[in-house]
Amino acid sequence: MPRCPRPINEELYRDEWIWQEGEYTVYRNCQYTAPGCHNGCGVLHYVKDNKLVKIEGDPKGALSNGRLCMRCLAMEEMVNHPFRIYNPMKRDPAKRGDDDAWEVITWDEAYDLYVEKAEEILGKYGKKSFCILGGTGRNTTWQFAALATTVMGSPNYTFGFLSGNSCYVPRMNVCFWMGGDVMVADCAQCVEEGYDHPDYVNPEVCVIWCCNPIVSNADGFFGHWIVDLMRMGTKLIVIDPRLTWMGAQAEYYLQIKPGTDGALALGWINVIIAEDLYDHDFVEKWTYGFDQLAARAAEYPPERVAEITGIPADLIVASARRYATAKPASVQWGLKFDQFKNGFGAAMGCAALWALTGNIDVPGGNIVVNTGFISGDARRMFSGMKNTAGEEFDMTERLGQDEFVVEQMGLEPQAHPDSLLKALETGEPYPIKFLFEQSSNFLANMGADPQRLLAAVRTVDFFVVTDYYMTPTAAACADLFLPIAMSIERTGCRSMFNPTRAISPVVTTNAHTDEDIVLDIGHRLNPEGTPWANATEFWEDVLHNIRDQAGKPYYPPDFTFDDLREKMYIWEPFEYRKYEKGLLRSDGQPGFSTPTGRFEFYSLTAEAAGGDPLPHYVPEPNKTADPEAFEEYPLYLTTGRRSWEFFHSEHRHLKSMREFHPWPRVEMTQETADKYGIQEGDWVLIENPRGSVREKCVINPSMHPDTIMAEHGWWYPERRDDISGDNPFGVFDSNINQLVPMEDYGPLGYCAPYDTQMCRISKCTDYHPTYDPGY
Ligand SMILES: Nc1nc2c(c(=O)[nH]1)N[C@H]1C(S)=C(S)[C@@H](COP(=O)(O)OP(=O)(O)OC[C@H]3O[C@@H](n4cnc5c(=O)[nH]c(N)nc54)[C@H](O)[C@@H]3O)O[C@H]1N2
Ligand SMILES: Nc1nc2c(c(=O)[nH]1)N[C@H]1C(S)=C(S)[C@@H](COP(=O)(O)OP(=O)(O)OC[C@H]3O[C@@H](n4cnc5c(=O)[nH]c(N)nc54)[C@H](O)[C@@H]3O)O[C@H]1N2
Ligand SMILES: [Mo]
Repeated sequence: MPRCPRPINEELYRDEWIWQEGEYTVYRNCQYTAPGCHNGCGVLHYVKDNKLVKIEGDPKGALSNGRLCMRCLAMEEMVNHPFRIYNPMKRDPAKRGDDDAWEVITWDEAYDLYVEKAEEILGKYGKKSFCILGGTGRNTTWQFAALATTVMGSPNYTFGFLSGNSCYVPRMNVCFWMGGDVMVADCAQCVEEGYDHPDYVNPEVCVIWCCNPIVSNADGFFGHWIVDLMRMGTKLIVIDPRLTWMGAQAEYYLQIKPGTDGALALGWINVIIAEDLYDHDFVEKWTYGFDQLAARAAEYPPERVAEITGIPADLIVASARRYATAKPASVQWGLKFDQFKNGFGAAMGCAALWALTGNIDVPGGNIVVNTGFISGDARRMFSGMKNTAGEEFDMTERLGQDEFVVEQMGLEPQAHPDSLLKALETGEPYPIKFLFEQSSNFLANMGADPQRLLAAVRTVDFFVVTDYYMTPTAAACADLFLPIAMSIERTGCRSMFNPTRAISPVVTTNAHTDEDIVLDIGHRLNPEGTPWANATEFWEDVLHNIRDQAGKPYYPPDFTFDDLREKMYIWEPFEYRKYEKGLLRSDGQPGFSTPTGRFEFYSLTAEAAGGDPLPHYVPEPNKTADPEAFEEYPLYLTTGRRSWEFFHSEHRHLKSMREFHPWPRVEMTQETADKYGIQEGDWVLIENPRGSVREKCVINPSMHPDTIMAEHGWWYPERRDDISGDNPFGVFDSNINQLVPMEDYGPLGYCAPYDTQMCRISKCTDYHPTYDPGY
């Protein structure tokens, strides 16, 4: 099936990247961040008088083929919004939290101030007292690495307080440790012919596990590809505590208790081995540690797994058989593997299943994607212990290095978020005095225990925020605010396990791009470490640095950014069954890029790091583990499943999105609501020993009565009169992360319990906010 089955009107949808249509200039483009998302869909931008007037999906856009999410369709409202800030602003650090203390300044003044502060603070405390707080993969994946290392000379860039690095990093590491490379479900996204590629077959079964791809489109994976597969006949198995649209279409829907996925994975492995449904040939030739895996899995017979997970034993057995006997079969996994303390062991179990059934790097299985990851390559370029001037760069001094063996192994480029908090609070192992936030809003969303973070961050000497509007974090902590350009205002690039595509500016404003901010600072502070004149030169350098496993560059030295713009989509070379062809290892031998050269069910790297080398299950806090707490806080609380309208803490200021989704939602069954005297639409007080927040009750009959599900990322941009003080924009009214701790990560420092808290609920009678966006 072609990706876009409808005929395309060639008059309206052209191949050029720019043309005129009446009074509109039309740009065939890639829409990425800002505002945030992970994808970078193909769009047409209609522009008149330096203003975006309309956006449309591009049916020729190879990634999404004309399909767009509702946030993208609201792009015109987003980019032209009155809350956008276009001029830099500064504030006296003594007046943090005072909205009246901001002073508008020019870019030159902003950069002068930055340089003055950098020289003063870094001169006093050393370069490593500088740290960048980044967010999830937006337009800052290389920029924050470059700014920290080559420009500022500090090894410290990190997720802005995402405890336990608990997004994607754990799953990526599971892939690296067990299989040597990242793996992803194959939807023909890596080959130019798409589903028409001669080798491609759609999976007979696709397992959707800990994710909800049509809403999240996470990490370069376009969720509607699964819908394409379904139209071609693929059957689904969905593993989720809450019934999703995909769950409702599935052949097997397994309603699991949050945080018990490790037991289910071992239960499936047990059935598959006990019933001899595994791929003998693949296991014998290409894997390591099968006997130990079998012994571990034998501890998880279906009845025991049923008790742990809440899924009936016969369903566990039947679904395991279905996955193992389907040829090929894939698994698309998601965030929730990273969001309970022992998620690492569960993710190992999930990855082990791909190898056990011989579904690795085969068409329609879980493919190895060692290519095309611009952000990864760029980060390697900056954090590969060398700076751009070719000098050895000491990353071993980054925060977390002393504490976490994984950091010492050099697998993890970033500093550890919990170590950053510790450094801010104690000055150990050294003080952090200069923070730069690039695409995170930790007070509203990324960080756990935000009140604690607020106190810690206010201890620094200087705090810079780059964003396109005022956020709670900037309002409470920033001394310098640098307004960033949105996607339509910048030159950029996007690639992540799919074709590389160019982003072209279509309008100009006084906001600066993330790229330009890094380069402008670099040119002033460290010209030698900043050899690129502009973003285009930078991107060309990044592209030239992309190499295959053997170190061969993909893009010739004369390849220019305009070449990319002309082509719009470039597929880097991709082959199936690379492990057979010697394409995965730097020595050119067949096999995987692991210590044994095989896919390791028993991970020698995990063992060397002091972790459990096999897939494992360890109970999260529950009745047995903590009976006293359970008496007072009897409900399981899971947080943060994605909604169509918002990307994390963004989009709350859009009238169109709030019309669909005006308030934060906490979902529970009718039975649970009745038990606590709550009705649908009531504000609910959700509490645990760490804090309390308010969200509105939505009845969801598909959940377990023991579990409630609360949304994350909430603040109220409409409360513009309530910015000063310690609760800017009402950020602490509904931010669920006040119930989640920092420094409660899993073994090895990975994963954190955003998904597995305990709480109590009651009807909230003294909270009556109104939504009246008078803008
Ligand atoms: N619209 C939108 N899209 C986004 C984002 C956003 O904020 N908004 N955020 C982006 C980011 S950074 C990420 S990491 C991704 C995440 O996106 P996904 O990986 O898809 O993860 P979630 O949407 O958080 O959760 C997916 C499903 O997991 C279920 N779930 C909850 N707990 C458990 C559990 O313990 N076990 C199992 N098996 N399932 C569980 C939830 O009910 C939910 O349906 O989305 C990205 N895309
Ligand atoms: N309770 C709970 N908390 C969670 C989660 C959960 O599931 N439950 N999910 C967690 C996960 S997986 C993640 S990844 C984090 C995400 O957390 P973050 O990535 O920190 O997301 P935001 O809080 O929305 O902050 C991003 C900020 O960057 C700005 N921005 C957007 N695009 C750009 C850009 O291109 N450049 C710059 N400079 N700024 C930009 C936005 O306006 C916004 O203010 O949240 C985590 N928080
Ligand atoms: Mo994430």
